[in-house]
Parts: sequence; structure tokens; C-alpha cells
Amino acid sequence: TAAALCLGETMVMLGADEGSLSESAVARLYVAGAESNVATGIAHLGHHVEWFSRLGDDPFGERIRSSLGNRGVDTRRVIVDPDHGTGIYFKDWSSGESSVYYYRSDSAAAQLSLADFAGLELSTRRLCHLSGITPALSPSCDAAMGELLLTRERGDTVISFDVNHRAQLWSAEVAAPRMLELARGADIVIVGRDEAETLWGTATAEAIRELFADAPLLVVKDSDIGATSFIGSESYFVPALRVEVVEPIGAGDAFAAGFLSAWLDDEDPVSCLRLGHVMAAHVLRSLGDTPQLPPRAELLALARLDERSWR
Ligand code: KDG
Repeated sequence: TAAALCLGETMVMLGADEGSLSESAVARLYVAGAESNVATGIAHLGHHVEWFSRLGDDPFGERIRSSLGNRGVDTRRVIVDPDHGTGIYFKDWSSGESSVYYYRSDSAAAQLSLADFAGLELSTRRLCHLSGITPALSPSCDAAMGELLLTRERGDTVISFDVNHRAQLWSAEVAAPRMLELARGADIVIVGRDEAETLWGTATAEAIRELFADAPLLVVKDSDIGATSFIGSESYFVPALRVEVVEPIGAGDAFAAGFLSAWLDDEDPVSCLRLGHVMAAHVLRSLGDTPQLPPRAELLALARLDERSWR
């Protein structure tokens, strides 16, 4: 079994090559889902990683499986649901700012429940990666996340949780207390400073640390400024790379992939943040959520460069 397991919904995404969705005659199909985006990044960086979810018994599900498989992600345990379709979303990037339109309610992934996780051999994994999108998908998904994060004994399997607040799926009022509760059950918490402010009114990384005082490892990302990790009483800050942003969606997942991959390699805290930024920079520069990346060795070399040459 793979050392790392990423769990959550993946969809087919449609984006117009040029112009708006209301006018464009041509749209391209992509595969995107926060946790599988992380899985493709971790696989690219050389780790055996599995992605688990439910997919519809349709061409989209097939496409997701083969696309993730081609990128080195193990999808062998994915459940094909005969009664529910694969989720779809559209991304419109014509106005300079991306808008997303979800068609995912009652999707196959929204049917995920705790019983589905029985065969996953969770306790044999080094890392299990979850996100705050899953509890927003359905009551059964929310209950399963609660079981995974809140009823376990902390042990060998490290659970990482990327808050990933999606305002279109649930309101901040509903999400705030649940996200806090779930994230507090994780060993590695990854959160954007801005989303934390939306959810919990915390303005600074230090204020977020106070909310997650017991988290063994907390990472606060502050958009193009940089990211801070908190471990015990120590904190580490690494500035983000300066890049021309083409389209930002997916960059947070790439950051998580770089960070977690370096963590799996037992790298030091600063190296983890650096690889996170290097991975994010590549996604910021392209339209898809998981673009093709330069070879692993090149990414690792970039992460080792002097920070002054990043900016
Ligand atoms: O983080 C990027 C994801 O938001 C995107 O790939 C789609 O999983 C997705 C979602 O739920 O928005």
C-alpha cells in the first residue's frame, strides 16, 4: 500500500480556451479536485501515493482514473458508483478573475461514507491527506470526516488537513465551527491567512496559531507574501516566489504537495516550505489546476536556490 493517501472528490473541469463561457464555442476538459491535485504533485515528486473517492460509471470517471493513473497516482481502490454521476465544474477565467460553477450536488463522491473507508488500511499509511471541501459535500461525507479526524487515536498515521474553504458549498457561518473542530483533529493543518480571516476573524499567522495551539504542525499561507510553519514554540517563514500569475486555482494544492512531499522525505521545516512555494509557482503560471511540471530534479534544485534569486 502507498505511504500516502489523499481522499476527496475529483471532478471533470471545463474551461474555455479563450473568452467567456457564455460565448466561447470551444471548451477544454481538465481533471481537477483538491486532494487529487495534491496526489499528482506528490507522485511527481517521487512518492507512492494513492487517491481514493467515488466516481460515476461514466466517461468522466473513466477519464479521471486514467488521467490520475497516467500521472503516477494509484487509483486501484476507487469505488465506481452505478447510481450517481461524476461531479463536473466549469471555470471561467475570461474576466481576469476566475469564477467557478459547480455541478456536483448528489455526485458519486457526495455519497462517500465511513463504510467506504473500511478497506483503506489507514493505519498502515504514513500520511493521509484530507481537506475541508469534503465535509461540505453531504451529511455522509461530513460524518465520515468527523469519524476520521475526531474519533481516532493519534498514532503512526499522520493526518494532514487543508482547510480549503469553498464559499459556494457552505456559508462561512456554518463552515467556521465545523472546520475548526475538524482541523483541530489533524496533525498537520494547512490554511490560508485570508480564508482563516473569513472563517474565524483571525488577521495574522500568530492569531491563527493561537486557534490551533495544539496542532503539531501548522502552516499558514499568506498568498504572494509567503508561508509560515509553526512547530512547537518555533516558527519558520519563507517568502513566496515572485511569479506572473496566469490563473491561481490549484496553487494551494501544489503548495501542499510540495510541502508534504518534502515532509515525507524528512526534510527540515524551511525546505518543506520552499518546495511548497516552488510547486505553487508552476501552477500560478498556467491555466489548468494540475499542469505538467518540470522534472523532479529541476524542482528540487529550484527549491534549494538562494531566496533572493526567487524574488
Ligand atoms: O484547489 C483547487 C480545487 O478547488 C479545484 O481543483 C476543484 O476540488 C475542487 C473544488 O472543490 O473546488
